[in-house]
Amino acid sequence: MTSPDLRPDTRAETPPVRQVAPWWVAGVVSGYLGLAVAYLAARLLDATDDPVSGVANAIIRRTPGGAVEWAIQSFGHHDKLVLVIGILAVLTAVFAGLGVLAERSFGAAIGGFLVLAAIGGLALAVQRDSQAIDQLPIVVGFLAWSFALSAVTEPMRLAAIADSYDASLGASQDAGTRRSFLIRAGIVASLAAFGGVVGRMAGRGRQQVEQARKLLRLEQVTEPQQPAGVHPDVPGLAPWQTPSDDFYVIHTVFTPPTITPDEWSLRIHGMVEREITISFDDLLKREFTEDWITLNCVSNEVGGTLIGNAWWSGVRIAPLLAEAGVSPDADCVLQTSKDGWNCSTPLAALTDDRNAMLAVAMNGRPLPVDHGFPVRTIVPGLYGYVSGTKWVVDYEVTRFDQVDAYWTVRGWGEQGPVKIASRIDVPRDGETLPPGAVTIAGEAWMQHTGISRVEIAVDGGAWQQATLATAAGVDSWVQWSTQVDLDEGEHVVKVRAVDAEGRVQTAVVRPVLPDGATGLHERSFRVGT
Ligand SMILES: Nc1nc2c(c(=O)[nH]1)N[C@H]1C(S)=C(S)[C@@H](COP(=O)(O)O)O[C@H]1N2
Ligand SMILES: [Mo]
Repeated sequence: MTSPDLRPDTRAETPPVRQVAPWWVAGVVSGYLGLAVAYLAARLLDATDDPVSGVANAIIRRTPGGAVEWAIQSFGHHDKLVLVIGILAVLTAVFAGLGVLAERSFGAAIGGFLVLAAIGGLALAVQRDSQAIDQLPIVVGFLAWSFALSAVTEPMRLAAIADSYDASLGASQDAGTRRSFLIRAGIVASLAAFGGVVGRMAGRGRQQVEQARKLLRLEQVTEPQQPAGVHPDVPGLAPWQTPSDDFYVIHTVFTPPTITPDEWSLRIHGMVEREITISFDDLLKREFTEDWITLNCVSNEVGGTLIGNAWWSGVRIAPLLAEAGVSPDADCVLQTSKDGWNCSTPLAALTDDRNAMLAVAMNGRPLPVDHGFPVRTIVPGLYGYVSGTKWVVDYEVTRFDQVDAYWTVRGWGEQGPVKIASRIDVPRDGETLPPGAVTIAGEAWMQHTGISRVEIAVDGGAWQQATLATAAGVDSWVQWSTQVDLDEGEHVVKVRAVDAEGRVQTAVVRPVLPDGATGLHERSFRVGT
């Protein structure tokens, strides 16, 4: 026999744990709002990638080749899509978990979001060509997350506080809390969906132009044929022709202007007899010129990589200026890009016999959007900042004393001729090489003049001549290589070039500002076992 339990039922006195609204839902809707906002921000800023794709790319890059192969085999070209869906599934679970966590500790849930943001930020930071701007969407997304979680869970948190004062408030309050939660969660979910849709559309300008670029057929443009003998067969030496995807990119805007060929035109005006405007079709009807031209940035440090050599196709500028009838008093052309960037180019470099051109193709294909699609200027022998206007739409023939160009007002030199320079690619700094003959190789350039000789000196010894590979012309860089027998131990090799007019590259060290770095490139390495 058991006696009835006469103790009062204490459970009746403690407030029931009233689960008026699911915390995990709050976590999920806030999480997706954060993702949508980050995605939208990435599209609007034209960041390299949105955070989720960034993580997907990071995973793809770090996945062993075999697994990638397997994924491509199984999912074909949808392998990235499958991965993104997988990431979103994991994120949904994590968001739900963080929502549940927020009931006990709101700070801990925010901490969880912070960790996710850090993972996204890291994935974007390790991308090739990653820029500081790529991180901004992460910050904005994180703020949206925190704000949304706070807003959606506020009714529950207020109810919990009210409960702790007076447990008997009962069902009517619960209903109010639930309604308020549902409204807020609904708003946040709608904002997330809206952000996602707008984000998709925001990138459309770029997509449209990419599409126009893909469909563009340029009859006069020929495939690049790398001349024989330009590239010594040395492992680790840069390719002689720089693939467009690896070509350095410098511009001042976050989002490159998107111009379809139909929309493009160039106005030539100012100190001319006749103002002319050229459409893309007009341009294609003219005689084409093609050339291997090495383009480099004035900000390229000694030994740096802000340089590339490509096959450029387009229309020479000199005849166009002649058609417009340039005033003898003019000494420069102020070039303006669709994005507002401008530069003043010495008139002489545009009217002499060199291949200064309005380029429409790079390496046999329409210009990549990042390199100025549909038309940019290329002038052999001048740094990019005074000549290589991308998305160019306006040439004003004028005088240097009349204009303020983007970089020149910031203290950079007015004329911007390239300086003779040379670089060592092989061996790498700090490399240990096996005993025996050591191969040294690299490039030298002096566009529009040409290189006649390259010399190296090991450990401060005498200059000795390296072997020049074939030169494709005076406008592109020339590669060189040589072999030296060295004793075991530490060594330093430096290089200098001599141009076609016999001028020797200076050893005097000057910084990139105001008109390009000088000094000799050197590499330190070890011979031994
Ligand atoms: N519209 C525009 N054109 C520009 C620039 C720019 O900032 N905006 N930068 C110039 C500089 S400094 C260089 S070195 C070259 C680089 O060209 P690339 O990005 O195709 O390598 O473009 C030039 N043309
Ligand atoms: Mo530059």
